Amino acid sequence: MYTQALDSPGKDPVAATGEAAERFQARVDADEKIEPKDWMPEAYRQTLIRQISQHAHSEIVGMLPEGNWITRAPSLRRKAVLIAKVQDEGGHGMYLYSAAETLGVSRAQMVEQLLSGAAKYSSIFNYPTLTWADVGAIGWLVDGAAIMNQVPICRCSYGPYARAMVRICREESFHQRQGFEIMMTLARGGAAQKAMAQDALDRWWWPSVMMFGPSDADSKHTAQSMRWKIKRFSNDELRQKFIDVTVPQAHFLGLTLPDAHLRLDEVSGHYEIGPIDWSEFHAVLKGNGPCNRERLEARRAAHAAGEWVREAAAAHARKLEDRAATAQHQERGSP
Ligand code: BYC
Repeated sequence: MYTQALDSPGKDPVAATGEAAERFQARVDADEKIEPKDWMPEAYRQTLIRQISQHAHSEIVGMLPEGNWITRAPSLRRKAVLIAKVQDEGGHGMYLYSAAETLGVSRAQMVEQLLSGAAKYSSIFNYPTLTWADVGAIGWLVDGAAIMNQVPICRCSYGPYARAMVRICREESFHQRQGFEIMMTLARGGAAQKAMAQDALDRWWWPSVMMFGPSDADSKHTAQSMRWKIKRFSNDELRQKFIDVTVPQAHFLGLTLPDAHLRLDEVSGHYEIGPIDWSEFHAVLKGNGPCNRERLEARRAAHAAGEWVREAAAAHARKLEDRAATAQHQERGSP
């Protein structure tokens, strides 16, 4: 996949050395922002392209599970809110593709990597949305996890990524609240509604915990990404923050987390969870989650159906260029 550039033989781009590399690291250490035209190690650029494009793909694929419920939202208000949320996710994808483009990769290349299955997107979006409560659980847990992960990225060393994240995080915070509000309505409703909320929590809890990525011991990119201040916290640190914030919220809702080992460690003040089933995470990453094929098929179909729009936009752009060139020519030719 496109991270292969990091492994090119004969070069060790991760350990970029020399005066430029030292100056670069000093700027990062001083919390200066790195901008597109600044010198940067090739591995830094590739790491950002990998992470930002994966992030953009996640936003775009993330529209699918919730989009599935737009036609079946239980009221006009819920429908309007859900449409706005799904549209926000599309917007986040666009900001992020634009941020990645500043690193010299084209949107067409990134989209091709997604559609061919070469690029990853978040594991969480390979699970189905079976009931309306899943829309609540996604907002509460998935957007909640996203906020935990993404707020520190507002301080990422790469300027365009950091700036894109500021607006995205504000919107994610609305999304989280709308999800929690759906869960609260269901949890305070009749027995069937409460059971629906509990069932959604049962199915979304562990995949949300896994969203933060492999444990620190198995995370191959964390150490370098933290040195470059692309990541400010490790996967396990962010996972723990998410758990500590979310468990009391589940208690407030009167719901039970699907983890018999869950306990509050009175000394550290942190919740301890049971073992994570990493075999499930790796299966999803390999393309064998419950909805991987369906998600990629939906994106491929959408891309093919949009071909005429891309062609029309390109033809229109060419027409505008021709008109501008003709006008310039006439201006020069006129006395
Ligand atoms: N799913 O060394 P590691 C959203 C991959 S959008 C799939 O820890 P890194 C939202 C990782 O890419 C949510 N793959 O890597 C949208 C790497 O593979 P490669 C997305 C995962 O990059 C709509 C390998 O595992 N958020 O929130 O240091 C509606 C080793 O991992 C996952 C972002 O993308 C996963 N869960 O850390 C609602 C945020 N985890 O590329 C919500 C930005 C790991 O070497 N991204 N992998 O083949 C990040 O913060 C980091 O990239 C990660 C992974 C924490 C995800």
